[in-house]
Amino acid sequence: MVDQRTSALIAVDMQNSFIGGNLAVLGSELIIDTVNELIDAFDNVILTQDYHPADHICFYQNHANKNVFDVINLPYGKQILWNAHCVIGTDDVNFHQNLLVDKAQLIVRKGFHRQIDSYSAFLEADRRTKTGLAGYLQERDISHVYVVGIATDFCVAWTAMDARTFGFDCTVVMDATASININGSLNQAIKAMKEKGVAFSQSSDILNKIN
Ligand code: VGL
Ligand code: ZN
Repeated sequence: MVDQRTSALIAVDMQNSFIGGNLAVLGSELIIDTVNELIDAFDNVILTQDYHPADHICFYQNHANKNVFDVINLPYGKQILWNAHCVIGTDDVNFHQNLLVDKAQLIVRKGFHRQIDSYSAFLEADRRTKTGLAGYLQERDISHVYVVGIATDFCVAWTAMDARTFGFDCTVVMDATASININGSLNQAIKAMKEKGVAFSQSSDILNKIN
């Protein structure tokens, strides 16, 4: 059973950018209905929003002689360079128009520090700077998070693994996620999530356990 009082759904980065926009993720439009069914079913709903200034360090356009998907070394470690995406003030950063955003109790914005990327909704890429999400969940006595959204192998995976790091039970609802899958990143992410004790489920199973 899903205990509604102590559970929250975290829908990661269901934004125009990833759904046909500047960092379009294949098949991501196909998960919107499933994510909405889950948003509808859960009492506690949190959205995350990738939220970058135009001069952000993770954009290849902000580095000389670099291409999309190149990897650079930053003080906090390796950083993949992405096409400019989710730029604050553009339509690319907005949630997809069909997403049930009104149900959200909290929207966690991440990636707004120019020098630090943040795939995770808990902890930025320097692995020090906290977003405040763990404290929020703890204050609300939420102990189990169900993670869906985009991308399975980046922001979903990092959010799910950090949920475990901060002591939460965590289930990724796989058919409500869409992946980028570059250079084996999906298999790698699934392996890493398993090692962290993340559980995997399907939306039909979760919806049955709620209703
Ligand atoms: C994401 C790459 C860059 C994601 C965000 O939402 O998975 N991926 N920024
Ligand atoms: Zn980003």
